[in-house]
Amino acid sequence: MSSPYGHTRTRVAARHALLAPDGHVKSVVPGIAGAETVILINEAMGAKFAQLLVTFEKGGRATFRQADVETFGYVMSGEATLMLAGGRERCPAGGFFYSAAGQVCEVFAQKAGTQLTIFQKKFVPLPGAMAPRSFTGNAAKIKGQPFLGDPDARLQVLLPDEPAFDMAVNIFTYQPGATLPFVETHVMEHGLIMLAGQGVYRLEDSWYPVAAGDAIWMAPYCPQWFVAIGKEPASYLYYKDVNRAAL
Ligand code: UGY
Ligand code: MN
Repeated sequence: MSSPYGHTRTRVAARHALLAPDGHVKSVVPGIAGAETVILINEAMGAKFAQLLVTFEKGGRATFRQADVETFGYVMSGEATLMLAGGRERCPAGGFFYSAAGQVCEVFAQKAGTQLTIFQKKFVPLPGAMAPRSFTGNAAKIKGQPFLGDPDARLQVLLPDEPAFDMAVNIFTYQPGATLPFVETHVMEHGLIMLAGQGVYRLEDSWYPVAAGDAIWMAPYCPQWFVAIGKEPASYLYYKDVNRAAL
């Protein structure tokens, strides 16, 4: 949609960012072909991870294989075939994969418009622990658990809650009116994409209206809070770094 007066909800601040879809500009990323790739978040913004939105043409493909980088992918829409850890699997919307650092993961789009959110992080090994394994899953098979006792704010935990993993990816679903129970302020960084619905996100001292398609970066210690508004549940997929030493 054009903006004759230069308006946008996008805001990039020093320690948080909201990226609305109207500002997306594609990048050419080595290893990704037949697709429009938007690098929503990366080190240039101040983050320690990358978040990409990849929209494939039919027959589009992507290969992830960096020695020290782990990759998580979530199928937002369409259908992809994944070649990972010696296996081959068809992944519909809601399907996801974790590809451990140094392993090869290939993604083939089965339909035009197949869209993936990708989170990438430089893997930090845990001394004495085995490296995490690569695997695939589907969010539809993971039950949402009440967040801090609230059945109207449910969390689906997509990656194993094990010390070997240095990243977590979850889906948070809120019934209209449900909120994060308090203003969180924590060392973990977040990358987030709204999957459905709408709400208001507090980031530091600003409150932003947000809706499906919006992406958010929260630097470590960015105070954060959310309320779902409207008549439908709101949900978002988000990344956080976890399980490593403080110093
Ligand atoms: O896992 C989290 O830190 C989560 N409660 N944060 C958030 O949804 N902004
Ligand atoms: Mn948080």
